[in-house]
Amino acid sequence: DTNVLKSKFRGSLLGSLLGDCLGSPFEGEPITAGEKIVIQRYFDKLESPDLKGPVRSYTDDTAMMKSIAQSLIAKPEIDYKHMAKLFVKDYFLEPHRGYGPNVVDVFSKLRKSKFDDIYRPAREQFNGKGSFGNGGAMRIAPIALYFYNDYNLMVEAAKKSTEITHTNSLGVHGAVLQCIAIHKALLTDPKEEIKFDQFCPEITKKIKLVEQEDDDGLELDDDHPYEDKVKFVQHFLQTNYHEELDEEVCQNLGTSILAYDSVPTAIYCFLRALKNDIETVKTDNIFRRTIQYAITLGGDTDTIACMAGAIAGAYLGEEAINVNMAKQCESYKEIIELADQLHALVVK
Ligand code: 8NA
Ligand code: MG
Ligand code: MG
Ligand code: MG
Repeated sequence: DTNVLKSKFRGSLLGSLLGDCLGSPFEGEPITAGEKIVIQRYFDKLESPDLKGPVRSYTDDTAMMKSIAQSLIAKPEIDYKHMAKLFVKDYFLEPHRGYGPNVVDVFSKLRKSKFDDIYRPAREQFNGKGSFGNGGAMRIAPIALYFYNDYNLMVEAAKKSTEITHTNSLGVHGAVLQCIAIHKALLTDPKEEIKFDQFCPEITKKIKLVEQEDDDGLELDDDHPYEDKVKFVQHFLQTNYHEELDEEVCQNLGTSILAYDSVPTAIYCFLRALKNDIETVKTDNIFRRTIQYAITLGGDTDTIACMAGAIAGAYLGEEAINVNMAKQCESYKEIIELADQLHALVVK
């Protein structure tokens, strides 16, 4: 049904935007029990129709997500040089959006080299190891939507769009895992229940293939870190919620700006929110529960909430997202427009 799909496209991009805008004020903080109550009140207020908007700014996560969407719309055959140019243009127009500490070197080098080899600057990062920050994963939603009909093309586009800034296999595979999770959510009927003990094994199988295929020659101790991480996600979901569990989740899944310390965590937040047993997050709305819960875990709150929100929105569709909350986020109308343009291209 094309209307359901259209709503899911909007839901995923809005989910990404809301997670970023609403999560960024809490970035970097370890969250105490008291602060979880503050976050509960903050979200209660966000649902109020009296608040004016848009007042909550987006950060690098959304800036780069918009660039990917805009590039796909301008170049339907996909043009990675065009995409790289948009990343760089947006960065130099608005450099204070909270970009990762090192990715900005890539933007400078790309500009200086006049984009002659768009992958070289990223390859040179970290003494040739490339970045494994979560910057590839945080912006991937438009790729999952645009290529939803062709899984192999989607995985390839997830890799190539990420490698413009992140070439370390941990950075690339993190983006692929996030893309796979959004894709799976997108293809699931919102009336159909998602069960974590099916969802996890399915995405495990898929990321396992990706990790096996790309032998990067890095000789990492662990050859399939994401496969292992998703197994951890499933393990935590098998345990009933109690507040101390959050600490274990933070220790084991992570909440940092590294891809392997945040992508599996975002997937966990979505699946935990579906279980509806989180005592520290009081709401009947699954979408809100997903991003609010992600924020209560602390650390890289904007990006983890952004990634979790993109998955939740792809599953539930736009209707699940509180309008008052959305209206407070910078560019929310533009994000809906981008989702609609992507949708128009794929149903054409
Ligand atoms: P990135 O490529 O600069 O990576 C982020 C960080 O990860 C790097 O600065 C390093 O500290 C570390 N890192 C990555 N690869 C390696 C490696 N091979 N060896 C050692 N350390 C490594 O930028 P990005 O685009 O991946 O970053 C995305 C994150 O940055 C998002 O969370 C986004 O919201 C933003 N962010 C920025 C800040 C800030 O302090 N400005 C804080 C939180 C998040
Ligand atoms: Mg950010
Ligand atoms: Mg390997
Ligand atoms: Mg962040």
